[in-house]
Amino acid sequence: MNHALIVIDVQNDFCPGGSLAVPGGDEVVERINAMMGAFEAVILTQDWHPAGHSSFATSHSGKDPFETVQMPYGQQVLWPDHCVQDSSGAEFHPALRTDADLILRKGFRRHIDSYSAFFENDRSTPTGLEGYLRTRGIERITLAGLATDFCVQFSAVDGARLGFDVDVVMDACRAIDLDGSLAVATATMKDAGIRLS
Ligand code: VGL
Ligand code: ZN
Repeated sequence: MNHALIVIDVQNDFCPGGSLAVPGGDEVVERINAMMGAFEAVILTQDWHPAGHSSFATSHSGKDPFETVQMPYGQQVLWPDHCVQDSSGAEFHPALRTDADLILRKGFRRHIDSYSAFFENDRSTPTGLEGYLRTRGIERITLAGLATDFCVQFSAVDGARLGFDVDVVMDACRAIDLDGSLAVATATMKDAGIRLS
């Protein structure tokens, strides 16, 4: 049974100085680099939005970042512009090892956000990652990266729902923690049978 490390969104915009900086976001880099050698596969995800993406507050007149709106697929938090395709903010943190097997981009459709590495935010449009893992004989996945309470959580819960054995290395993750979202994410992941270490 193969075991993959999935590194979520360790990109400049989610690190200090970035447009959607996660407190301590850069602190995960060395920890993640050191973990990489222990897995049969390493996958990096990259949040990769077109300019004017519908998850950006600037695309909604009268709305500020961190407010929510109703989208056809459900509630959506509005974010500062971040991880715009080909911008320096969308690049991986410069110290992150990028000698990975696969780099999976997500969030590239203008009208739908994609927190999870497996599905867009309608929770049903696949990214293709499930097929990649299955055809490589990977049944077990370990997650780390940014942000614990958004993209890490959504990826972990979807992975568990698809039947993968999932664990999250919490000290190799950092959270945005919007209105208690870290506590909710932690409880949700535990309820889904995900091991947190
Ligand atoms: C993320 C908000 C918007 C994340 C991505 O990587 O957790 N959060 N886009
Ligand atoms: Zn995003």
